[in-house]
Amino acid sequence: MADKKKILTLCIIREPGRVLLGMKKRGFGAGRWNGFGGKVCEEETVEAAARRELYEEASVRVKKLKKVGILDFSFEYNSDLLEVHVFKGEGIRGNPYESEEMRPRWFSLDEVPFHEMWPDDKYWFPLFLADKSFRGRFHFGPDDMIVDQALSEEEKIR
Ligand code: 8OG
Repeated sequence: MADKKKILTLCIIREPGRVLLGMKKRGFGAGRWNGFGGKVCEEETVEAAARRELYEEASVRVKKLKKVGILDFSFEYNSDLLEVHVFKGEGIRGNPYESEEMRPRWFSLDEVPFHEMWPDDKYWFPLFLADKSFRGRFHFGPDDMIVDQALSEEEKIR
C-alpha cells in the first residue's frame, strides 16, 4: 500500500533581479541548491510551516508570502508521495545566515544553477521567475531521472 502523502513547503525569496537559494548540507536533496522548506507539522498551517522553515534554515523572515505552485512527486524505487507547496517570499527581514541544514546565497536571475538543482526545477522555475502560478507532477526513476511529468500554468493556487 502506498504511504500517506507528505505535505512539504518550499520558499524562494524573490527580489528584483535575484533569488535567494540555499545549498542543502544534509538529508534529502543534499548537495543541491534549493529554496527553504520542509515538512508541515501537525496542527500547523502550510503557510506557518513555510515561515518557520525559512527562519530555521536561513534566519530570515519575509513580509509577504504567496503560494504560487503545488508540485507532486512520486518515485519508482519507493512509495513516497510528496506534495510540495511552493511559496514566493518578498520583503526580506534580516540577513540570511547559514544553518546546519542550508548555506544561503543570492543568485542573479541569469545565474540560477539548474545543473546543481533538482532536475524538475528547470521546468517550473521559469514559471516562478515569470510570476506565474503552476501545478506539476513528476515521477522519478533510477538516479533521480524524471520518467514521467506534467506541468501546467494555473490562474491561482489555493
Ligand atoms: O524536510 P526536508 O529537508 O526533507 O524537505 C525537503 C525539501 O525539499 C522541501 O523544501 C521540499 C523540497 N523538495 C522536494 N523535492 C523537490 C524537488 O524535486 N525540487 C525542489 N526544488 N524541491 C524539492 O522534496
